[in-house]
Amino acid sequence: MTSSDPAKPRVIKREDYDLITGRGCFADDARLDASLYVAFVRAQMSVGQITQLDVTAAQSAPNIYAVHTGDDVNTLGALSVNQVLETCDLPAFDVLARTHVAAIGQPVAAVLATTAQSGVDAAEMIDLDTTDCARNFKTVGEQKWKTGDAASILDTAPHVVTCTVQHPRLAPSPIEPRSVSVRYDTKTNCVTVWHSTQTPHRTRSELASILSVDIARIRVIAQHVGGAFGLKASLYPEEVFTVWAAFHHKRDVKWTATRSEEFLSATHGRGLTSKGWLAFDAAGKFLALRAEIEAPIGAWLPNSGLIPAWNAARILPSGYRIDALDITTRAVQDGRGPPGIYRGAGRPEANMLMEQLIDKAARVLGNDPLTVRHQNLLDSHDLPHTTSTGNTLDSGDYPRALRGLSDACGYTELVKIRDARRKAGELVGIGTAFYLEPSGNGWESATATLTAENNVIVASGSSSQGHARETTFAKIASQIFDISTDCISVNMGDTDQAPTGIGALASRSTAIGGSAVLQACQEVKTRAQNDETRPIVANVRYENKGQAWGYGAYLALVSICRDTGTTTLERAVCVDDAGTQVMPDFVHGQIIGGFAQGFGEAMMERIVYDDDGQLLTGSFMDYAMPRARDVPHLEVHTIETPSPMNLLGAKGVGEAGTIGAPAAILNAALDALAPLGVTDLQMPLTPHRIWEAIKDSQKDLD
Ligand code: SMO
Repeated sequence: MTSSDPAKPRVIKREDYDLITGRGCFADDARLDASLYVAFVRAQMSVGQITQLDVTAAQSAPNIYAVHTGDDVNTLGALSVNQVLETCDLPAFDVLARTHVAAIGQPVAAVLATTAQSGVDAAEMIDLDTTDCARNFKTVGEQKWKTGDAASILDTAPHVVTCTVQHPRLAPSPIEPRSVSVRYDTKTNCVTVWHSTQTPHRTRSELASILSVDIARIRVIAQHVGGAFGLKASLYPEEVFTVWAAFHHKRDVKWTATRSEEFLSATHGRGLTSKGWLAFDAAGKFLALRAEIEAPIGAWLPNSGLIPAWNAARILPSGYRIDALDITTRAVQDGRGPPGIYRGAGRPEANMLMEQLIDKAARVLGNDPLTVRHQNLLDSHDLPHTTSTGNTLDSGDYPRALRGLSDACGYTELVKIRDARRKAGELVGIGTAFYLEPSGNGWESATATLTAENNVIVASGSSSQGHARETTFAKIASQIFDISTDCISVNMGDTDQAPTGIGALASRSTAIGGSAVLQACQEVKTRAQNDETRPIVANVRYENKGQAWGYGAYLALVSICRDTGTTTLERAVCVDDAGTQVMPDFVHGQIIGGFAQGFGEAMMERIVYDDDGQLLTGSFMDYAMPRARDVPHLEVHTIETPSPMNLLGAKGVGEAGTIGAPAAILNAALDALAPLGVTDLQMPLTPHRIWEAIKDSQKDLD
């Protein structure tokens, strides 16, 4: 096990210089020629029939070039959706709503103005009226897994525990909001689209298909991206409109979302409700698991919109041996902002349900929660193992992660300290969680070139969302050619410069994108050793053998103030197996970043709508985003068992912290309040909620 040393100097990323010195080029920085600016008019209620849409005043306002409504864009195609669920009935993809609005914040009309402010002012002159109409939300997708006779085991088992988790909706909140700048070239009738995206090639192919434009007329550039976290893995109606407007008016056009527009209409994470039932025998062996999951869906579906519903279900029963399963997941519309993938994308939800059930089982058994996990986890010799939900868990040593965690934190001693503090009257708890992090499946492209001057140019179909892929890919190439990374150029994010590929999502960029780079470099090196004339170019489309499953374990130690309900995370420890680590510092950084977002989810973040469907958390004044000083230190330890599923042997790690940390924190809070008889808590663990739980427990005692 490798433990990170916070005092150790960190690797300098090749991206840092430009970013730190203000030379970064984000989508909004693209230089356009007499650009038009887009401002949207949005639905002010969650469901309604449009009864009035008067744009005449806006049309004659100063600096207004055009005003568009749904009828102008009603012949456009639909965004493609990854239909991972067994049955799917997709909602329409309206770029601008036409007869009805189906979610608050949905774009209804768009103003094109010669200055950004005139557009916003004119948009306010548009008279939009909607009347209430029947809520007709549909089930968009569904899937069931049934193996063994879970129902009768749950009826007859010696013990059954149950749990309901209402995951708060979260705002992924990358620093850079959604942004798109379109340059229209009148000579060639082509566009260049600077897009803040994690999937530039997907942007290009989707735009071509939705706008019915030859793909050769669209170039997409994602140079610097200021974070994405899943929110930028797909195209938005606003972005489609902006590119449509550039083609339609033969003008440069741009749109950058305000932070309020991000809260209102960028994709939200989580928001699922999951219920679980775990049956086990008197010895603590798990016998059956039942789960019912419902995932919210908005007025339209982003490409990966069904992924959370799918992952939250199919990743059950995690790394535990349970043959009898009865799992149902549904994706159902609910009239609020559009949910999508957010760092973890269903993995945290599956994990939270499983790990809370296990702590409940441990409490019933009177056993240590780590012991109960040990007893039911698959052993290293059980891997590869195909779960009853159809996943092949590829490699690793799950019990070793628990042992490593226990050693790293001095578990036995920690339990004694907790007990002593508890006896002295403190509310203090320890929570643990095991977790799995499947990384993406499929292919990625790479091109490696050895120039006549013996320099290496690597181009990748993957992309960077601010997570330093250029440095990682340069390191992979430098190891193959045994030359300094200074002699290696890395191109990605520009569809004219990089081979067609997928991008950076689902914890796949190193595992698959890095493996593609490795294979291309190996091929060039082999040909160079045969004295082939330079330049030598290798184009690779690398396909992995299947998902590489990262895993690990978290421990949280919390104390709770009895008077105020304030929860303090006193200690957080993790052990993560991300397989082969190309850049250990970046693995560490990914774990810390995921942990910070997992901490936010567990402790403070929540999007709130009122009963009428109005968004109450439309700014950072209302939405509690953790600040640097809120996030406690995380003790990071890693183990390295290479995955056999890809060339590098890398496993996902980008989402690790969001998956493992919340469950450990929740379990710790429940442990702290267990002496008061509190058995259930929902995230986020705000002081108010905890205080109410304490108060309610005392009421029961009266
Ligand atoms: S939530 Mo990720 O960018 O697949």
